Amino acid sequence: MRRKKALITGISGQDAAYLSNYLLKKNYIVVGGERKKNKSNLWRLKALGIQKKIKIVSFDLQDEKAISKTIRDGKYNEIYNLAAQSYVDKSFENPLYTSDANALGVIRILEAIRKYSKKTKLYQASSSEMYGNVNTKSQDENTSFHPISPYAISKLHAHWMLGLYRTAYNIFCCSGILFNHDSPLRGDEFVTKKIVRDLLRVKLNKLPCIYLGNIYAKRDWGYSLDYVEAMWKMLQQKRANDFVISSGINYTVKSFVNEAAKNIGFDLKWIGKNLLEKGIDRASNKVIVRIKKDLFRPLEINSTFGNSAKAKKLLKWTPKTKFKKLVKIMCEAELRKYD
Ligand code: NDP
Ligand code: GDR
Repeated sequence: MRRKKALITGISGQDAAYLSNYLLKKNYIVVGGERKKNKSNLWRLKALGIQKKIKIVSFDLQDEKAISKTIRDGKYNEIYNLAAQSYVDKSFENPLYTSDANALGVIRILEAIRKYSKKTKLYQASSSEMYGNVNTKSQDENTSFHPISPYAISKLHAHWMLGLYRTAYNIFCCSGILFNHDSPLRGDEFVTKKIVRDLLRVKLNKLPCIYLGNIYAKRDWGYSLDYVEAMWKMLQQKRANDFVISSGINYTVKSFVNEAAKNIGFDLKWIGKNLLEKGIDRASNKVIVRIKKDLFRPLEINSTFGNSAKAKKLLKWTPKTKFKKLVKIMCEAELRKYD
């Protein structure tokens, strides 16, 4: 049987690394789209030992001509668009670039598929951020969207364009509304990775303490390795559809800190309120965690809580890795860096 060929955009990112590995195991030809930089940044593929198995092509969400050519010439069965300016906080500083890459970039891909490669199936990385602060207990595919960051608005623009191309042009495109998912390959700017990395630095006396913003925000956290399987399953369905992918349980950032601290060998007690709240190690009485005003966002989603019943029913997908296990996996991987 002919091998399927997939293009994964944003190949230097967290999800792209796990998805590449997953597709290679399924005997796909995997092509990775990387935007041009002074220095290529494929450490995640190297960490999984798959860098040599992936052909890298130049891919920038802002470059319409190159996107058209790549999609026209590539003859891909499937495209997974994972590329994005993915950091919510940065989107407030850089709304123009965020919108251009995350919203218009997706339209550039859709247009190229419509014009040159109508049989190619597209997976788009949508986000739970699109919901904003809603009053429903949990969020599913029918929950309305109230985005409150430039990032979320750009993702919603792309999400709605996908729906349009699906109905107007019969293009097979699926939107995965994924809730937070992290891993040892998570980018340093995201809170889980920052907590694990910096708590360990404090333990090793390389850093006096760690600074955080809103520790009362709740997130529905899962493991990236589990979530990429759902992306693939979406594109194997008979009909294109949108799916929420989540763990179905949420925790505060503070709970993440407490759990990571335990794994790293601290027993934290908390004193004070608001900006003066501190996490103190009981054994040494040292302040390990402090709060910093600059790390709060102009607008914040207080809580995310996904309901992925549809994915369970139609994709036979359920998350395998629970919160405590995820924190343990991330802490153990960070500890191994110092072995
Ligand atoms: P990462 O931040 O790890 O990876 C993003 C990738 O996009 C990087 O490879 C980055 O390349 C690339 N990129 C950024 N700007 C451009 C551009 N202009 N053109 C081409 N490539 C670009 O993200 P994740 O792996 O965590 O997430 C994958 C996708 O899923 C993203 O779209 C994200 O928004 C979305 N998402 C993620 C969730 C999560 O919890 N992880 C949840 C919901 C959605 P470079 O190395 O050059 O910066
Ligand atoms: P998020 O992830 O914004 O949910 O977006 P992030 O890890 O950045 O923040 C999670 C929560 O932690 C709070 N927080 C801090 N965040 C960071 N980064 N740094 C801090 O010091 C800090 N202190 C507290 C934040 O305010 C927030 O409430 C991720 C990304 O992967 C998006 O691309 C994706 O779409 C969503 O998840 C779903």
